[in-house]
Amino acid sequence: LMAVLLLFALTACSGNSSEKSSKTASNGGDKVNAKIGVISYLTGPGAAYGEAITNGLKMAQKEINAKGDVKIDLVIEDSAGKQEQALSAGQKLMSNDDIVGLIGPTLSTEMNVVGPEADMNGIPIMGTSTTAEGIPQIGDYVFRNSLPEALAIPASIKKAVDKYGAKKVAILYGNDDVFTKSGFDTMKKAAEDMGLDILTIETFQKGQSDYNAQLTKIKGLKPDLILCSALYNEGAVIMDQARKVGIDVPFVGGNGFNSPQVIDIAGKAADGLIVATPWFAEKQDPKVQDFVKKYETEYGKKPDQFAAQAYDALYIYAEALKNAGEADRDALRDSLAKIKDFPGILGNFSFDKDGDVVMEPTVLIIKDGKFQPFQ
Ligand code: 1QQ
Repeated sequence: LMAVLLLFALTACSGNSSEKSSKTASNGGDKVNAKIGVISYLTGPGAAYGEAITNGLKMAQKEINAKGDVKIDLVIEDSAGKQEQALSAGQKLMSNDDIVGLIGPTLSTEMNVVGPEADMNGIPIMGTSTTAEGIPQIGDYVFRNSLPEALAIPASIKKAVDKYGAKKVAILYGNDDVFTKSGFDTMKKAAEDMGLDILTIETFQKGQSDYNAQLTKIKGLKPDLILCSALYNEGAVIMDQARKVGIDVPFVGGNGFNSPQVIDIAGKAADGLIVATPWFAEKQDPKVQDFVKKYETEYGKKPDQFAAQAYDALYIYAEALKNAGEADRDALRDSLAKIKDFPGILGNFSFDKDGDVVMEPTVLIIKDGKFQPFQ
């Protein structure tokens, strides 16, 4: 029997390998074989985002392939966090007819250029970490499963305001990145909606190393809270320098701060950072604990939000491919749009009519060098 099975498996495999996964059913029975292109921020100052994302994808891939309804191959390209590199990586993947769908890129800044290209080419693309306003609205082929800033930021500001009775805030944001700018817009609007007094709005640029001018000004104005829209690299340095100039008030950050890198870089200075996230590794849910344990065994550290979102994203693709019954770009798009209440480690997942996320965030605070529930 084993020999017959082996022979069958070999025949099925060799039959499929010469076919284009994107345009043919490529079925060996019920099985859908699919190649998925990944555009990820794997080198440069924000590479920990892309590392977590690709780790999460590879873990999901292994499990999905072991189950056997769908077989997924990943073709991974580095975007280095740059628009041009993300676009050329995207174009390379899109021009490969074998590739049925894309995951990534990591940053909203990158998705803003890759998304329209994917939509034009009729290939589904899903961001697992792109949280700026307007991403899924780029087009019918553009999706995301990451918690948008528009949901995360008002939740964390509200909790911080309630807890500390805050009335006066200072805002600091990166003005050369789609995500940090969008996060700022959301922060400003949330602060206005809550009737907070915005004392000052300060800006910085990617890769900046000295924030003393902005921080000294902010310190003099004595805010109750600092709202900061930054990626982890700049964000962690800002917190470190803020504590050094004697600013001890809490910070409220967006999705960019949801990385353990903030604690690695800023150390004790990261204490008092408040964020909202769909992911909490301590959650008492067997699915979550199983994922955390396996991830720790495989990669020697706890998974962060970015690993968790990517892990769920590949499962969502696998479910959509299984429902589509074939590895075809249009069929996959339509099937993705229909995903409803898919049970992931971030909860039951559905897209809204735009391909955006419906999700409840949890608010966390860094205390004693650890993300903890903020009560
Ligand atoms: C975006 C983000 C970043 C924090 C991704 C790593 O949310 O660019 O939209």
